[in-house]
Amino acid sequence: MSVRYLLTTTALAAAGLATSGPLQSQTTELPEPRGAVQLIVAGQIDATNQGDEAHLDSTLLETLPRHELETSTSVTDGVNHFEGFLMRDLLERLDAEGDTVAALALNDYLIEIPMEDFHDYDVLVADTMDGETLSPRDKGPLWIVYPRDDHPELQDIRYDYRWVWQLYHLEIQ
Ligand SMILES: Nc1nc2c(c(=O)[nH]1)N[C@H]1C(S)=C(S)[C@@H](COP(=O)(O)O)O[C@H]1N2
Ligand SMILES: [Mo]
Repeated sequence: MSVRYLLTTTALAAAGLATSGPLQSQTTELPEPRGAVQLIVAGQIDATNQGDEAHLDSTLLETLPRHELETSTSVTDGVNHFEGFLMRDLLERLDAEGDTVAALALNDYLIEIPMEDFHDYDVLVADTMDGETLSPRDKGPLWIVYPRDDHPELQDIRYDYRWVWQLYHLEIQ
C-alpha cells in the first residue's frame, strides 16, 4: 500500500467521504469490530461500521465512560453492584436520534423503551455484577439495569419489562 494511497484514504475518511454515497449524509467515524460483536445497533444512527449498523465489540464498548450502580433487582436477592456504561453515552457516541429504542435479547425477548428514560435516568448497560463478568447463562453479556433504588417511580412493572438481559440488538426508531 503506497503512502499516497494511505494519505488519500485518510483524507477522504476525515472528510466523511470514503464510505458515503451520493445520497448518504456524512457518517461519524466508528472503527470496524475486531473481536466478537457484543451489541448491534441499527436504525437512526449516524455512526456506523457495517452498512447502516454499528457492530460493537468489547474493545469499542470499553471506550465508553465506565459507570457503577448499586441497586436491588426483581430477579436477585439483596443489593447488587453493577458496572458498565450508560445507555445515554452509547446513544450519544452513535449520534442516535429517535423516540424509541427497541431492545432485543438473545432469547428473542423484545421490548420498546422510550428514549426519554435514558435522559431522565442513568440507565446502565451492565457487563458485570458484583465484580463478575455477566455470562450469557446468567443475564449477560449485557443487561439493561435501571437505578430503581434511587427513584421510587422506577419500582414499577412498566420499568421491570425494560430490564432486558442477554441484550444483543438495539434499533433506534
Ligand atoms: N432477555 C430477557 N429479558 C427480560 C425478560 C425476558 O424474558 N428475556 N423478561 C422481562 C420481564 S417481563 C420482566 S418483568 C423482568 C423481570 O423478569 P422476571 O421477573 O420474569 O424474571 O425482566 C425483563 N427482561
Ligand atoms: Mo414480566
